[in-house]
Formats: sequence, structure tokens, C-alpha cells
Amino acid sequence: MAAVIQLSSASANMEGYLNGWTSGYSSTYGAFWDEGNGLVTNPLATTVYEQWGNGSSGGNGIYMEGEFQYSRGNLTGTVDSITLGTGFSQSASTGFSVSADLVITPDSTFPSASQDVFDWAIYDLTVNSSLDSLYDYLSAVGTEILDTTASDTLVGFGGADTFVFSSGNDIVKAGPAGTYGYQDGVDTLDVSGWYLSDFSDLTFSNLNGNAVVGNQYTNDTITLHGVSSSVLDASDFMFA
Ligand SMILES: [Ca+2]
Ligand SMILES: [Ca+2]
Repeated sequence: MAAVIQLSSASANMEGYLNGWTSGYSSTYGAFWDEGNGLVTNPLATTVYEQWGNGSSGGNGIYMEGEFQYSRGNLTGTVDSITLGTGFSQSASTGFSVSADLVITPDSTFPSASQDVFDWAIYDLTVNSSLDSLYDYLSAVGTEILDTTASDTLVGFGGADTFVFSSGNDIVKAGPAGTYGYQDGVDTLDVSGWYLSDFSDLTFSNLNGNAVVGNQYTNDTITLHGVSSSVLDASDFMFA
């Protein structure tokens, strides 16, 4: 199972969103939280925490929810969601809050298969104020990236990504360092939201060095940056 990334109107331009979030994010070294202990900056391996959060008050931040323990760079337990947004706040009584701009549901193999790479993601966010190791984690487990009904700019990662399209004139391209555009033979284009059943329902053209995939019944399109439409075949798509 892959990690699922849900975009929102705030992150529909995923490339621009990740760049802006990173440049506006400054680590405050974060804290763990659970209802009984409140905010904890020296976590104990024997306590089960419900949240971890990091960010500057009112600015960009991140928090995750689940039931996990932390000791010497090792997170164990389960993480149910990771939320990136703005308007960060933290409270001893209620934990962390941030606008739900971009929400990641970790892959179901967490924490066993991807434990170390996930630990690095938290470390990099804390020590380097960087998403680079989170991108590595998303490359390692693969993703399913859910667009919005508007026109989005989606970015993928180094592993197997499934880009899921609902409607609009969407673009798939590489964004910040460590992200990727469409990788033929590795990634999948899910057009089941277009209610098409067959490869022959799609149109193909090339424009400015990019492949343009269209729904022959609507104005919806997918533009794949740096890709020739000649490499696309039915095996690259998921249909309804
Ligand atoms: Ca869209
Ligand atoms: Ca990929």
C-alpha cells in the first residue's frame, strides 16, 4: 500500500505549495503531545503519544496524529495522518492545529518496512527545517496523489506514484529537488474519475515537448511535462 496524499484548494498547485511551505517553515524543534501529559519536548519510550507537531506560531507547520512512542530517533507505533498547513498553533490541553492544506496518510506497512526512512523525515523537518527526507519516504513507499476538481499541478516522487484525476486541466511535473514528474513504466495515471472504460476513449497529442492526454467527451486534460505521448499505452492508465 502506498501513502495517500490529499490535495486541497490551498495545495492544488502542489509544486508552488511545497516550495512556499518550505520557505515559510521554521522548525521550533517540535513537541509530542498526549492528553494526559500535554506538550512534551523530552519524549519517553514508555509513553504513547497522540500527536507530534512542529512549526512557528501562526506560520507554517506540520503535525501528525496516531499512537506512537519515541526514543533516540526511533518512532514506533502507528501514524494515521500527517498534515501540512499554515496558522500553526500548539496547546497543552488540545495539542496541535494547522490548516489542512495537504494531508498524507502513511502507507499501511508503517512502521515496519519504512521505519528508518520515516525517522529521517522527522529528523530532517526538526533539525534542517527540510522536507527532503519526507520526499525520500514517499519515494520509498510509493504514493497515491488525489487531485482536486480544479486544475492542479501535481508532482510525483521517485517511486511508483498513482496520479488520480477527477477533472480540470491538470499538469504532472517535477517540482522541488527530490520530486519527479511522470515516470513511464513506473507511475500510473488513474482516469477512473473521468468515467472512461477504455484507452480508445482518450486523445493524445504533444505540445511544447509535453504529452497532452485528453478525455474525448469533455475538456479535461492531463499534461505530462517532458514526456512524449508515444510512450503511453493502456498499461499506464487505470480506468473506471
Ligand atoms: Ca484536477
Ligand atoms: Ca514516480
